[in-house]
Amino acid sequence: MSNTEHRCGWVAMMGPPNAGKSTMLNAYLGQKVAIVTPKPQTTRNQVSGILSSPDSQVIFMDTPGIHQLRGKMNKILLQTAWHTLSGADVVMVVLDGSLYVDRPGAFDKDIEPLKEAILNEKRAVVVAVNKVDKFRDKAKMLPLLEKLSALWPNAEVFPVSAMRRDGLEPMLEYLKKHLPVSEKLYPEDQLSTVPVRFMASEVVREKLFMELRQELPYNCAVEIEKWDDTGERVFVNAVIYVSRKSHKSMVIGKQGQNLKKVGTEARKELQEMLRQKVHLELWVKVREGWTEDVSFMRLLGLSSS
Ligand SMILES: Nc1nc2c(ncn2[C@@H]2O[C@H](COP(=O)(O)OP(=O)(O)OP(=O)(O)O)[C@@H](O)[C@H]2O)c(=O)[nH]1
Ligand SMILES: [Mg+2]
Repeated sequence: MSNTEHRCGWVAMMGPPNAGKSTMLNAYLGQKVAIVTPKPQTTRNQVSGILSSPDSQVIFMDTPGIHQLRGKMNKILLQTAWHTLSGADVVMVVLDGSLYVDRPGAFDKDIEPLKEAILNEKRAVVVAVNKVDKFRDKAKMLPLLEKLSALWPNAEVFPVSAMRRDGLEPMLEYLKKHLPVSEKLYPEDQLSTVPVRFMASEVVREKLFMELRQELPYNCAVEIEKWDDTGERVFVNAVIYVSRKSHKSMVIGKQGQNLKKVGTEARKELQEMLRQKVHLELWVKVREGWTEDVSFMRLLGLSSS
């Protein structure tokens, strides 16, 4: 293919929390770039992954889930998602298809905040109806696929399973076709735009999400305070900020159990990621009411503006 036909551009991955956006990003890249948990509102930043091939470079932008929750942090998460959409060449909506087949009532609530914006889109739109692996009888999905095609006639609907990497190829072909003709923007071997320190803080946050119950994970933020690479070993100090005094002991757990487990899991993953020995220390600090403190959240890199 001649150079003039090389395509390159940005795909915004939008959708309700827990739909599988981050799983989709990782599936396309064949490597973990974004953290994934069974809890909603895991992603808090725009996380980009770069998929290069001889004829194209697709830059996927994962976003926080679109929700209707209150609070300053939730507002910032929404701003990040919409801001990402504004910078995209092509729009991808990721939905949990299995959820709407099992609980049709969830559909309207999830779709409402996206409905008009997607309908008025002038750019190409794909709708990834995800988690089809949950159905043995695929025909169960058909009414949902038809409903979405009717709701958004401007969109191309693809049933997929990000987890099993099923159905991703046709959607990728469609995305590529709708990207602008352009030279690549990043070197071919670059997988992400995310700095490694941010990735490390995310890995710690993922383990906190997995380990902690109820509202606790939502009141935790992670910042890397020290990063010292001796060549032989990387010494990392991460601070876990909690928003209330009472949360500190809950995050630490009885005899430090929670923190120990989070530390062990995170260190294992960081060692694999960095292909280096890692010494990880976790500290819990109270930052009263940080989830309502916009300037602090900016410092943590949580704001897109
Ligand atoms: N069965 C099944 N589960 C999936 C699939 N894709 C994602 N999941 C699961 O759905 C949950 C949420 O996945 P995420 O990728 O974190 O979802 P997200 O849309 O990024 O969520 P937020 O960051 O919270 O907005 C995780 O438990 C995933 O393992 C899929 O294709 N099939
Ligand atoms: Mg996510």
